[in-house]
Amino acid sequence: MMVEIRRMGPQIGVEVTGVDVKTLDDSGFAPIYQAWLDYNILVVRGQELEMQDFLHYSRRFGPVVPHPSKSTRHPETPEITMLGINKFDADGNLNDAIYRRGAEGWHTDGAYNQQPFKATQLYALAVPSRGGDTLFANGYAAYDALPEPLKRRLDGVMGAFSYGGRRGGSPLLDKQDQDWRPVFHPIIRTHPETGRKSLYFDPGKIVDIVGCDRAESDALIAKLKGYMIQPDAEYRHKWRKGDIVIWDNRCSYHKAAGDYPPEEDRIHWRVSINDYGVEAREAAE
Ligand SMILES: O=C(O)CCC(=O)C(=O)O
Ligand SMILES: [Fe+2]
Repeated sequence: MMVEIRRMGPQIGVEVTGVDVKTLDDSGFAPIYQAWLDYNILVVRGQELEMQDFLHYSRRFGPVVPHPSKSTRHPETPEITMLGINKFDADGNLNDAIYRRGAEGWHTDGAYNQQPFKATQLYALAVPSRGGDTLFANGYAAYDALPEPLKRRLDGVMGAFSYGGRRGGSPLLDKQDQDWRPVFHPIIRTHPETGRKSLYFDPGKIVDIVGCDRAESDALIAKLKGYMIQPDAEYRHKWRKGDIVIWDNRCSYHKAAGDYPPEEDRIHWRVSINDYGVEAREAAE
């Protein structure tokens, strides 16, 4: 098999073919990881994986942690979130929180955590006949597009983020988990591995911008929303069964199209991947 790494969209998205992630060694993984850092979204086609294979491969990117939405975790393997499972309730009604998960708007995963997810990775088990794409956009390009005065205004400014954002709670959280305390992150974030600056922003999870009154914070949030998606920095993923897609939450946004025929299956395994923090590195030594 010939390994091929191919660019997908302008400034974002790269596709790898000709690999089996189950047998990839460190020297085979290194250029794939670098391509992911360079283009934010990495697609690996044509994989046949058991759950443990997917977890094993995912851990090459960092520690895999259970997602706070307990009801959608796999019952035996909590690190795996099931997307598209239990879409219909006992009365046959479509559960929108599951069907449209990730489709309510452009976002980054885990901004509500003290240590936001470094990456999210999905493995496609079932793909509908039409629709159900995932859309991606580059956060470096969003930062680059900000006018200089706004860049200066935001320098060192923190945002407060929570799971439910300004709406309050989320239908995917258990009752006892709804009371989510906001955490704080710089809005202009320097990527720890590439050193590049990106606009770290999520309109659905930001509560407010620290140091502003409500009106100014709301106005800034509305303004930043307008810079997130740059037309020459987008990639739209059309899923095939067996695709693995990983995105870098530190420098990209995504959303599910949420438009496939609901009676069809669209099923993924999903993992949330953390950074190896100093503590994790020390514990491993
Ligand atoms: O299902 C998708 O296309 C993406 C959903 C999403 O936002 C996520 O898994 O974080
Ligand atoms: Fe997401």
